[in-house]
Amino acid sequence: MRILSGIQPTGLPHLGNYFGMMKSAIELQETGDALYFIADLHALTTVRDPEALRHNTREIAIDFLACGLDPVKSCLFRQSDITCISELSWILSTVTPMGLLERCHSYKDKLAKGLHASLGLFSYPVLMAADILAYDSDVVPVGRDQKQHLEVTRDIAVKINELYGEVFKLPEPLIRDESAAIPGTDGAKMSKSYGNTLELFLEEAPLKKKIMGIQTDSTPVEAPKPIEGSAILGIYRHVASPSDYAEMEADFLAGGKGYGDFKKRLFAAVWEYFAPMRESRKRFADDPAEVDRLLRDGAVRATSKTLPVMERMRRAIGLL
Ligand code: AQP
Repeated sequence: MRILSGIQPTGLPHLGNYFGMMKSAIELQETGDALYFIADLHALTTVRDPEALRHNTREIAIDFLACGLDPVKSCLFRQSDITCISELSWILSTVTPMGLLERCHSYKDKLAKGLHASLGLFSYPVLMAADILAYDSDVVPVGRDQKQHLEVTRDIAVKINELYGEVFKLPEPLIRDESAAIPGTDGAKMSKSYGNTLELFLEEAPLKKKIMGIQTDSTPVEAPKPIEGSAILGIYRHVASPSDYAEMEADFLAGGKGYGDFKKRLFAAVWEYFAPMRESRKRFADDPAEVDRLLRDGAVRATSKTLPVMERMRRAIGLL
């Protein structure tokens, strides 16, 4: 089984990225041929600062390794090092109906958030399809927010297969938590570009400040608190044990405790959850040259997996 997933270096990895994708990706490296890339070409749609792009790319690699990605079992690499991806993206775009992309809610959400509309932002799902199809991927661990993009990938693959014969394998999404995207500090989807993130390895004081700043309603301390749509509970459920979670939910419903108390419990749970990874992060952060070497090595191994797929595709469409 071949597993593929990616993360954009548009900022530093946050709890949404970890529980939506990185955790499953790390677990899956034990079960198959795992390929994980840092999507720097995708990030170009929003990041205009070259230093930030370079910095975030390396930091994501360090965070992924700290969280348990094994660079021998998995290939960890930069998207831009796999040069055939841009070629494949163009070829896929030639069969992609405009209407398919116009229906993508992530594009509409980004415009609604004030992001500048560009062709790259609009055609992002086509580049993502190239990322997935180039490796004959079987399984793609993603957060629920990416489900629609996986459907687009499958639609494009079906279109090529109908036109040219069996060229591409149809990948399956693997969505750990179907219920909802992990909320950010403002209650909306936690997202690097929305400024509502809890980064995985923030220092203690800034992390506490962000958690204490989570937006809540004005329910008085003594009154029961709504559990539906609570960002505190939405995050806590991932970092707490089931019994601690049940206790906090019961405390919400009972009333008598303020949001400040719940936020302190959330901070303690997040801090403790990532403590062992924080320790192992130091080792990789102290040796950036080794991290760069691992990325280059990952790219060489990942490229070799694209060769048969690209040859099959070029032959099928008449480029060979
Ligand atoms: N809030 C989230 N809940 C669950 N999963 C999430 N993911 C991201 N945010 C959440 C999952 O993380 C993986 C990597 O995401 P990405 O960086 O490639 O793109 P994204 O989904 O667009 O993440 P961001 O943080 O929202 O980035 P920006 O702001 O740059 O667009 C994906 O599998 C995603 O599902």
